Amino acid sequence: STVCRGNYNTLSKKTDEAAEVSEDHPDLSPALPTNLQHIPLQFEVVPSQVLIKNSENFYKLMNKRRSVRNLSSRPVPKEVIYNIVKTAGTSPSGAHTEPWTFAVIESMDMKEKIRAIIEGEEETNYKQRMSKTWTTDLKPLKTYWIKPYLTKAPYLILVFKQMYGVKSDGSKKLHYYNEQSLSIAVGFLLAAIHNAGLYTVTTTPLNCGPSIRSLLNRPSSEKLVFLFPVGFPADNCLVPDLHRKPLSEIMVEY
Ligand code: IYR
Repeated sequence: STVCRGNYNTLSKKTDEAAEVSEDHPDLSPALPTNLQHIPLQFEVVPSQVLIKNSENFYKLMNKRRSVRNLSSRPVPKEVIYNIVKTAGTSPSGAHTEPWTFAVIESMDMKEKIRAIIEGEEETNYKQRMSKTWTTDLKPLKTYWIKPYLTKAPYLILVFKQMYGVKSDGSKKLHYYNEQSLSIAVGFLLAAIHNAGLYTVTTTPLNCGPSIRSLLNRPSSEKLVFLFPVGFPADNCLVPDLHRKPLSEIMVEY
C-alpha cells in the first residue's frame, strides 16, 4: 500500500544500498506465523516502595557506567559474554525481526587484523575526514587513532545491523525500523556489560565497515554499526571528569 511504501522509504537511508528491497514484486508471505498464539503474560504487581527502591538502585548502578578506553587484558569468562549478548537479544525490534548480529572476537589474530583496519582508517579520519571543529571538540577527551584497547581487551563485540533478512523460501524479509531496533539492543548490551562489572567504550568505526565485514565474512545485508571492546579497566585507568545533566535539564513535565 502507499502507506507501507512511504514508511519503508523513511526507514532506509540512501547510502544503505542493500536496504533497498524491490517492491515491484512484493512478497506478501508474512514473516511471523499467521496463527501466532497470544498467551497470558507472566507478571507480578510490585509494591510502590519496591518500585522506588528498584528504580533508584538501577539508576545508581547505571550512573557508575563510564566509557573506558584503557582496558586490561585480564581474562573474562566466555559465559559472561554469552549472557551479555543474550541480554542484548531480549531487546524489542520492529515486527520482532531481531535485525542484529553480534560478532564476538576472541582470537588475537583477528583482533590484530581489526586493529590494523581501524587504525589505518582512523588516522585518515583524524587527519583529513573529520572537520577541525570535530577534532577540536574531541581534544579534551584525549581520543586518538591509536587504539590499544582493540588488542588488549579480551573480547571485541561487533554489532551488525541486518538491513533485511531472508525468509525460509529465500525471499527478502523487511526489517522495519532496523536502525532504532539495533540502537535499543545496544543500549541493553551496554547495561548488561556494566551490570556484569565490565567496561567498554562505544565506538562506531568510520569507513571501516566494508573491510571488517569482508574480514568476518558477513553477508552484504549486514552493516557494521558499533564495535565494543569488553573487559576490565587497566589498573592505572583514568577517565575524563565528566558530569551528567540533572533531571531538570533532560526532562520536561506536562
Ligand atoms: N571515531 C573516532 C573519533 C571519535 C568520535 C567521537 I563523536 C567520539 O565521542 C570519540 C571518538 C575514535 O574512535 O577515535
